[in-house]
Amino acid sequence: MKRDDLALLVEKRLTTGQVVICGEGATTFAWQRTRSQAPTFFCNDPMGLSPGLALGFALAVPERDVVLLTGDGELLFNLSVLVTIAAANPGNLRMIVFHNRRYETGGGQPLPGAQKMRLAAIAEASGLAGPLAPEAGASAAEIAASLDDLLAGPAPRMLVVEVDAEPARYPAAGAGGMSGVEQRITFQRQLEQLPPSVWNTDVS
Ligand SMILES: Cc1ncc(C[n+]2csc(CCOP(=O)(O)OP(=O)(O)O)c2C)c(N)n1
Repeated sequence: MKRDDLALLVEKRLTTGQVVICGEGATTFAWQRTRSQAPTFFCNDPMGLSPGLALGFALAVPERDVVLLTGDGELLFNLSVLVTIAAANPGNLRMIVFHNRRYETGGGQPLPGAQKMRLAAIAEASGLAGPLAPEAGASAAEIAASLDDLLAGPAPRMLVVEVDAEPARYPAAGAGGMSGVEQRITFQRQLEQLPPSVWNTDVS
């Protein structure tokens, strides 16, 4: 599956109120191309931060569903975060890993152990229940079914989807063409415009 097609499958399934934390690199470009209206925080340097950021957001705003989109290289930079997520057990965090087995944005270098490692097994051994990992070569319908399963099922949970290696995209500007400060403010404004969550309770 092409990464853009996976991003579109995700975009079609998000409902109002869900918040996206997007890892850097090609995942960012694919998510931008969907033109999703979901409040999205695009992570920037260094690699490896997006899962921790998603965890922090999920814990800080428990009334919102959080969906992390990240690349396999970024996750590999910070595998220990999986143990932390499993321990914190946020019931509102779901993770989707774009698994192309290489650092596409950095020039297409293969990940260490690219063909041997099994991210879903690592997630499970970290304490995350029932990671989903459709076979390489799974059809779009099978991947869509796994996405439905992820989004409707219990959390925290991870879905690892094999995506094709493609030429790297190097846009002239960073995330959304915005600086880090603009990006943070935009995300904040998007959150403020969301309707109240059905689970929102007054904790004051
Ligand atoms: C610590 C650090 N090293 C290198 C980079 C440059 N860089 C940005 S994205 C990227 C590759 C990301 O790989 P992956 O998460 O697998 O995403 P892909 O581009 O393959 O979709 C690299 C090397 C960085 N941002 N931070």
